[in-house]
Amino acid sequence: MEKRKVVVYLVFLVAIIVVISVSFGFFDKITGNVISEKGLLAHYSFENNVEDITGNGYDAVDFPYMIKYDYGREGQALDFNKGGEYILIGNKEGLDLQEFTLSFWAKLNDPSAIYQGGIGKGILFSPPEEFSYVMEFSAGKLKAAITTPVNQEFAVKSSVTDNSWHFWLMSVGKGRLELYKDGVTQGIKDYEGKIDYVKRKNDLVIGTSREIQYLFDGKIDEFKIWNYALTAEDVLEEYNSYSAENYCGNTVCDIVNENKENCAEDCSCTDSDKGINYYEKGMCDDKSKTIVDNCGGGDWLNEAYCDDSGSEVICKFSSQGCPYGCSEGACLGSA
Ligand SMILES: [Ca+2]
Ligand SMILES: [Ca+2]
Ligand SMILES: [Ca+2]
Ligand SMILES: [Ca+2]
Repeated sequence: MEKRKVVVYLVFLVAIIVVISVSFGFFDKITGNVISEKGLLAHYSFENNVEDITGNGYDAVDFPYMIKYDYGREGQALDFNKGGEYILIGNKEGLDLQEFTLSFWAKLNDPSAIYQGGIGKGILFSPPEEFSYVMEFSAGKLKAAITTPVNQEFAVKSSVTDNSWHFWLMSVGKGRLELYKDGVTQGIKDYEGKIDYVKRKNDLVIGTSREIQYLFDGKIDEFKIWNYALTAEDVLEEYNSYSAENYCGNTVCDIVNENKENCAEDCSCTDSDKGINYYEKGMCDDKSKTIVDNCGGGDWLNEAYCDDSGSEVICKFSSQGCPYGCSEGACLGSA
């Protein structure tokens, strides 16, 4: 066979493989876009703004113009500081869905506090005639609920007892409401009838309600709305699509982008002998490593301490000669 014919055959073969792969979603799988793209109506990543990054036009407004942004679960997040601040998405017809999924990351400073807030279409912590759906935090619980025109409420609750990041997801449709935490189901509630969107209040709001100020204290990140009920498999895939490391709140001072200013909780440093203390053996922990005072040979002591001269606080050694010798990681008090 001629060289040219071989090349033509090869090109043809590659073309067929590409067509087959695309039809079977092969590239979707390797790029991880299967779940995140399909039926995604709105996505707020809160990278210092409240825009809907899908381009579907569901941009929100920082209504009282007082929201802060801080280091989040993925990049930046909304940072609520008990000021009654909220984000207004509003009453948009395209969000009056009979089948949908809501998901977001939240990190509560004090999970046990009552009536904190969350996400709701209508008024949070209200009777069923005042909201269509909510995901709201109070007293160590998250409640996910919907209401029907006869003002009946259907809800599933889950507990939250720590101040770590958790991934919350509510899927609703075809008479079934399911709540997930970190990809794991927390309960299912069957319901009858349609979800009612003709309530006294229909604004979709993040943080607190528009009329009543609740004091949400913590962060919310990566809020998404889909127009269908994700399956348990979809939910796990979505949860796993978020990076497993390098975020503020994983208790490790991640080298990239984290420092004592934007992530003090991960990057603060402790020293058991409270700094430079030659006569006590101490241990320094800067969340990425721990080092212990030790004798370096002869009369020399390697003294561990928290050094804040750089952009992050890290444990370092300072060497010091001991006048009466070094023993067991500390200078001897006398000869
Ligand atoms: Ca974000
Ligand atoms: Ca971290
Ligand atoms: Ca020390
Ligand atoms: Ca010491």
